[in-house]
Amino acid sequence: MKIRIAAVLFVTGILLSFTTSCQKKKQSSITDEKPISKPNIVIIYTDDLGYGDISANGATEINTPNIDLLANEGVRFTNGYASSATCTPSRYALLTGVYPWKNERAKILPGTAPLIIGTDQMTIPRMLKGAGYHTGIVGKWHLGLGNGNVNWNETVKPGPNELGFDYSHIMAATQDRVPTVYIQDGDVVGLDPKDPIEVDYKNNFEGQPTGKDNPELLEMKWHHGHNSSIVNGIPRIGYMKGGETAKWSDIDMADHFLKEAQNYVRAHKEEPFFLYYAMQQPHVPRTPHPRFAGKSGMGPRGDVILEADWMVGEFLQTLREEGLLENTLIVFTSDNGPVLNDGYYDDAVEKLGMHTPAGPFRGGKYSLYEAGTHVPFITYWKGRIQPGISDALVCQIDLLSSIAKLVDSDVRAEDSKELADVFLGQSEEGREDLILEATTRTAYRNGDWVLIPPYKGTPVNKLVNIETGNSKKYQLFDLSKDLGQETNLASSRPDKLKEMIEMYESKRGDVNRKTEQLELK
Ligand code: NG6
Ligand code: CA
Repeated sequence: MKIRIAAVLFVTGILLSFTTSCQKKKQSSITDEKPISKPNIVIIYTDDLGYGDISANGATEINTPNIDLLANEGVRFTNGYASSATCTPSRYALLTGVYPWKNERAKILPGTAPLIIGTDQMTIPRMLKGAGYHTGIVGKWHLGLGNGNVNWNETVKPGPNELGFDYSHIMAATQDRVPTVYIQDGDVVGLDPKDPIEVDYKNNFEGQPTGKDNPELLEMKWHHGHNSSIVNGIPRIGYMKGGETAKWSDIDMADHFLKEAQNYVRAHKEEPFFLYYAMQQPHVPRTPHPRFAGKSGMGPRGDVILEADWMVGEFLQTLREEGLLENTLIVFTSDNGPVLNDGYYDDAVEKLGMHTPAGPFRGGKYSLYEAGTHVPFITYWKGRIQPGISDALVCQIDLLSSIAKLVDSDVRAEDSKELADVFLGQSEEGREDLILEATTRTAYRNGDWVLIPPYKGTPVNKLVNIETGNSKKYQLFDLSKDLGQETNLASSRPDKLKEMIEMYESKRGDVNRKTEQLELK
């Protein structure tokens, strides 16, 4: 008996000392590492930047050294996606972790649209606020503001500040849409109360010139759309009156947002912060600052890509100077794929030369083909992320749950997969599948396979000269052999087609099958 007790005590002793030594080891390895709790989080979100628009992804005609630094010293994703091929739905999914096709209001919005995210909905900033973060947005919003009848001369809400952002300095929609003013925490910046702003998307205000009627006033010509109010010689979408002192300067917009982003970082460096830095480039109208104009040899589209890259470099420099680079996770990506002529004559087509904005992919902005959503995607965290290239399937919609995991928050969103290890480059196990959206249509990727269900409508959007992905027949592609989606395998692989349709419909419903049956009758 005594011997047995002694033996038990002996074994327990060994176990105890083993456990303590393990704990010690664990503790010491934690203290050896850089602090991992509460890193600052920055999402740099470009607008209409294509997979092939950065040299890190193989562009040879344009050089983006600062974005490349993030890519070369971070993880460069070769299968990173936006949720949609247009702006509003991608931004909706990014911030909420919910598929945009579940919200019928998540479509390209006019500048007067009401806020499309519920003020009780979970968002990245709300989740991070709950985890002790200060949260800010600088740049493009385009998710609607107010409740449907905004008075721009009073504090505009609900908006970002009602969704979890402690600070916001935004443009309401896009630079080609009115109102062409910055809005800080709900208030139009620089507004003279004696010159109130009025905005209307249907009717012009009496006596106001328009792009349509006053071509003599234009410094940039419109190609399609964009023929309403003229601001700074550029015709816009929508009508606006008043607010002269508040109107932005287009050529200074990039510098303006950079300064805001830098100031935000400096103001909040003592606490964990989240900054959503939503750059406006290379969306139309492309108005590079004079120090970038003509520098790319590709016209304004190339010039504003150089400008955006420079902004990234300056922003990184601020983090470096403030000693924050080693405690900040940066995600760099784009809201949708590239477009050349998006409504203005600006030489984007004429001066393109050998540049391929979509990289190896077919389609572009608005398209269900890969280039619509398959975008640049980089994660960077100095000293924490080992440089590498990841082929894992990831989507911006996954950032909410993944960032939550990273900061020890229990929040998860319904369509947002927790892929923190993948984003940190420690695992290649990304998503199994993903539903992609383009102008309310959806497609399905599973592994290397892509299914595009049949859709009515024109196969080519002639205004922007981009293939839409519409076809009367199912399209099936194997990206492992055919990145350019040239060979439709729907007829030669009926087994795979059936399997893909079943999986797609189980997640999306049979919306497309009904369409197809109508079409094929
Ligand atoms: C389209 C505009 C386009 C662009 C787009 C939104 C016309 C003819 N075209 O309606 O120029 O503004 O909306 O782009 O008006 S996005 O990147 O914000 O989704
Ligand atoms: Ca966009």
